[in-house]
Amino acid sequence: ATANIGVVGLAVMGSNLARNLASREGNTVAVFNRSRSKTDELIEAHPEAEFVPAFSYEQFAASLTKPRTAVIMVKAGRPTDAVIDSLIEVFEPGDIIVDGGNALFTDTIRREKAVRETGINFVGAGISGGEEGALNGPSIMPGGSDESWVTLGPILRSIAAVAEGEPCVTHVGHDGAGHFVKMVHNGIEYADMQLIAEAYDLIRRGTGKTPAEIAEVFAEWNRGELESYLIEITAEVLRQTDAATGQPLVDVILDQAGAKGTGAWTVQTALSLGVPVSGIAEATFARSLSSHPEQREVSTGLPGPAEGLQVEDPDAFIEDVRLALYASKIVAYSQGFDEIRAGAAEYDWTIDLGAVSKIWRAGCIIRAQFLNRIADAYDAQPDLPVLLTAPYFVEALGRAQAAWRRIVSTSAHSGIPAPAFSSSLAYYDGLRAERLPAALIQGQRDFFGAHTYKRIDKPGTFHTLWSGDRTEIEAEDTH
Ligand code: NBP
Repeated sequence: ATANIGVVGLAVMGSNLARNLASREGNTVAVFNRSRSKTDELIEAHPEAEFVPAFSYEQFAASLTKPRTAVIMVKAGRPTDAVIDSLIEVFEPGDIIVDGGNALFTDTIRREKAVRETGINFVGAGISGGEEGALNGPSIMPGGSDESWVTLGPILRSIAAVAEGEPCVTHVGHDGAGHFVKMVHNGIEYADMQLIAEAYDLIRRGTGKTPAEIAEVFAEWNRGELESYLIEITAEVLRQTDAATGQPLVDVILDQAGAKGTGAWTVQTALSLGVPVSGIAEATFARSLSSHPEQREVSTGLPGPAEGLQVEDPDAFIEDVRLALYASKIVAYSQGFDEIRAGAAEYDWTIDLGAVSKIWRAGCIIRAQFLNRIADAYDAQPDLPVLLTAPYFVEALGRAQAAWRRIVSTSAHSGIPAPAFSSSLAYYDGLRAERLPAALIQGQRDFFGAHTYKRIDKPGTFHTLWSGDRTEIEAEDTH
């Protein structure tokens, strides 16, 4: 046995990760794929890499030094279970199986529990950054046991992206914690992308600028507080001209957004945890709305406002959009971190939120300078209940809120959908409110279902005899 690490699954992600591993000093990488052709292709294309090809699970296990460590990079779901079952057959107690695919965190919790019974360690690790990240340095979010982290930590640190001298990997928490955090990362990514799309749409409709001109606006924004990978690539996409038609590429792309499901997982999980991730939810729903041409076709004739968007001062309007984008982005991240906090409490994980924000600074899709401010906020107050109440964000929101309100009212007034901008603002105002109409909802619930309510002026649980003489009685707490 000569290999200190192995990769199972050599499609684009797995082969790039294997190459990344092989390029690091001291690593010899065992590689295995269900169908032989992918293994042969990888070995042939990269004679420079120290690969040890295996053509069966037995051979793969035999080529690994102990404790054996293998990363699975296959399709999430049943293929992952199939590979785990096969590895368990040939691995021994103390060995480590890492699932680097996009698994649902509850699957990871289930798998970790089952694999642990064999004495083998199972680590679900979220890996972000797509093909490019896998090859040159991804952001890695591993869960699993402390014991496996001792072996795995140095290997993952050696291949992760680096931000300001620090590798973008941390032991997030036990069992499914890594995949949970990766899931929320993707949810935040959905919100960020939707917010950028709304900003582009408003600028285009409000100023009549061409996509290439708007690309310059985004390039400019990328030099300020919005600096991020997503803003940078937005400028690239808007600049692109379609070779076939000579039109801006963005104008010939069908306006129906796809999704692979991680945004929906983030929202479904948030609903179960009772965490309001409204920005992520609106972003996910906006993709769904876009992808129903049959509904959109019959709806284009619905009445709209008499007046379209009229902008008097384009530069001032663009600055308003920038501030609305920044404020809504703060809300989206705050909601995402809220979900991680709630997930940690529910599943008994100890998650360092500041460390999570730091490992997203490079290698992943939401990488941005901005994440340093989140790390600062949690450094100053690790148990911060709402991220956006940290001083830095309060200042930013204070600076942005007037513009944010103008943009949301302008978009509503002129009939331009800005679901993520407006729901973020509603969330912000909901949080700010000293009293919410939730009191009325409690009254309604007590009326039709005797669900009881609490009072602001004394302890206890109460019920009004709505169908009787409408006096109030003290009730059993039914919650
Ligand atoms: P795919 O998700 O397309 O999976 C293809 C691989 O799965 C092939 O190696 C295939 O082997 C293997 N496989 C299947 Br399908 N069923 C199998 C089985 N029953 N037993 C053994 N192997 C099986 O590959 P990918 O796009 O490289 O992604 C890998 C993982 O990384 C996924 O979980 C994905 O969600 C995640 N991820 C992808 C990206 C991205 O940008 N693509 C980013 C982040 C994470 P075969 O060659 O024999 O068919």
